[in-house]
Amino acid sequence: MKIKNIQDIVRPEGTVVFVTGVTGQDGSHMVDYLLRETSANIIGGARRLSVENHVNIRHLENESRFQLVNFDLTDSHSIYKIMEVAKPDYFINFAAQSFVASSWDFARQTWEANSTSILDCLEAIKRIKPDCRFYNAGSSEEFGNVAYSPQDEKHPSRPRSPYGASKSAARTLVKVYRESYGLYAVQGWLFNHEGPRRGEEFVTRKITKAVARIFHDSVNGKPVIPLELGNIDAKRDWSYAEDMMDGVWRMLNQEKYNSVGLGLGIYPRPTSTKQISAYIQDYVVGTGEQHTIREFVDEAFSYVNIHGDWIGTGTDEICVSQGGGVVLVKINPKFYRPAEVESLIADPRRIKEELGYYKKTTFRQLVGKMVDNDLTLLNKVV
Ligand code: F7E
Repeated sequence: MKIKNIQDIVRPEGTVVFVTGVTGQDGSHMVDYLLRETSANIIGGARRLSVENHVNIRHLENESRFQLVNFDLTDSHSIYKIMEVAKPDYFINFAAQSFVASSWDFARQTWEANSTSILDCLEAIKRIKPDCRFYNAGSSEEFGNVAYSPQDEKHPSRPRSPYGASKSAARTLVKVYRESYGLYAVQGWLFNHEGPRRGEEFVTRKITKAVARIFHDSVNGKPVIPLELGNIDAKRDWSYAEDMMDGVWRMLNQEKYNSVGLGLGIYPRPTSTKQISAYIQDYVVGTGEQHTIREFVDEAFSYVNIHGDWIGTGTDEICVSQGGGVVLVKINPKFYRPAEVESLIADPRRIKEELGYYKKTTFRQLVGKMVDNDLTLLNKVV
């Protein structure tokens, strides 16, 4: 796909939305959402790689309302340049070091991408276009070692990883800039969100890709290589990523979507960005439903009509196919983390009541979509 340098962008007429991390799962879904639901022009920022990874945005090749630019969130010059040249009305940041497990190995890089860069974004917006609305991707990992369940907007920050700590720091910065300068800057707490565009190192995609492979191999009489996982007792609240983009857009336009006067019963409604920013909130976004990794595995295998029994405990636990006795899953301690977030479940009532966002895709539908996608991809290569 054609990619421009920032200085070569011509600012389109009308509303301009700048979305970072646009080749990733969330960035690409956000662009699709904006093209479908708004008339905005979108500029997508992607980090230059010597080998392109544009699979999630290939369908945007001939989209006249979309431009792709070389952008690096960790290069503050990139941020200032995009603000000066594109003068976006919205800046939606999905670029990050988003893999929790890697955040122990690359703690500093995680901090710089997820925290220091957010400071740069806020400064650039404040100096160049203070009415630009800013969204930063926040995370349920900020809740970490949870104090109570389900987690709502009042839950304290108790991160368990350098990743969680970096997102908590960014949240504080967003709040400080909102309160100090009247910026419209928000950061939702998005619980886990998955789908066919999910990176392959995250547990859900790793499972659905392996299930497709195991199904294919068993049907073709090939030996089955078991899927290896870490802590299968961890519990997560999984949404479909595409659904969540609506929640993000509602957070960025709270005066439009909040039918009860920004939730505070204020009247008349504020109009300027500065007035509005005094009332906007960060919201929890999730389903309110929780499953273990083990349940995700069972659901994915049952989608292709493979059923397994879990035998043993701890690192000796395995999942064996019913009837056939084939080992489908085993535990590999190398996938354990130095500190684990054992249990996350959202209390999504506030965003539903105030902004009208609620989940649409069920757990079963989500798993089915992901397995289907991996079966299709596998059939293309074999
Ligand atoms: O792990 C366990 C692992 O890497 C989920 C990111 O989007 O959501 C995501 O973070 C759970 C953990 O996602 C394997 O220990 C077991 O308990 O899919 P994950 P995550 O760490 O929850 C939050 C909301 C974000 O903000 C993040 O950016 O699964 N687990 N065995 C495993 N995890 C992986 N990756 N691989 C395994 O083999």
